[in-house]
Amino acid sequence: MPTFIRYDALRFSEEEQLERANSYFDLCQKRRTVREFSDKPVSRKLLETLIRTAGTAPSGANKQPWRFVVITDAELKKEIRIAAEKEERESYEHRMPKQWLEDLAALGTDWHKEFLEIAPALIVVFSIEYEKGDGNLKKNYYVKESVGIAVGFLLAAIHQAGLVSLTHTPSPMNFLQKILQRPENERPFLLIPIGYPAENVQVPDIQRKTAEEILLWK
Ligand code: IYR
Repeated sequence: MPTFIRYDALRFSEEEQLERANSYFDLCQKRRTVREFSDKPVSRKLLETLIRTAGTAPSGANKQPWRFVVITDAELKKEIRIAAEKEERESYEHRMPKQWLEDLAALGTDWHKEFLEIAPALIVVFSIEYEKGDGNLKKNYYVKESVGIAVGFLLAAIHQAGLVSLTHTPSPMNFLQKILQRPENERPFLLIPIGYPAENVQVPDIQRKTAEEILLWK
């Protein structure tokens, strides 16, 4: 028999709801992905709270199939930069089709990933594909969806705390499993440099789709 407990959901007047929804929209609308970081450190206490927020996300069968590895060690960041740039160079120079490179042109990215050493912390998010039980393997459910939602919570929390981040996807990413010595049931999902923006940071002049473009009423 499942056990149920009372849940006191938040309640607001319609006026308060609109006010809160608008202010959260304004907050989220101000978020930008940043590729130029300051080396100013971020406290462990703050990083831990941000990760705990990510861990509040819903997940398939409540399996919470995520692991967050936070790297602040300079040597390890360097090792990750070297490995990421090796893959990224290969991707930009040989693997990515012309159309993809054209789509990235507006972002001004290339294979150089200085931010992996400059940012005070790197959060490597792993998805946990299955758990090892007594002798048997128990597969997790909707792992990509679950971890994707957790990362969404994380990015919003980072922004809310006045820090910036980059959702970086060096490809392929299996070098992270090796360097960080994670077991085979953990698969690298995203690499998120986090910190303060560099002074006079710039971001690409790109636009978000409007409500009319993303919303359909039926
Ligand atoms: N992984 C590469 C390329 C890249 C791909 C996409 I899709 C982006 O939105 C941005 C970059 C890189 O990180 O540079």
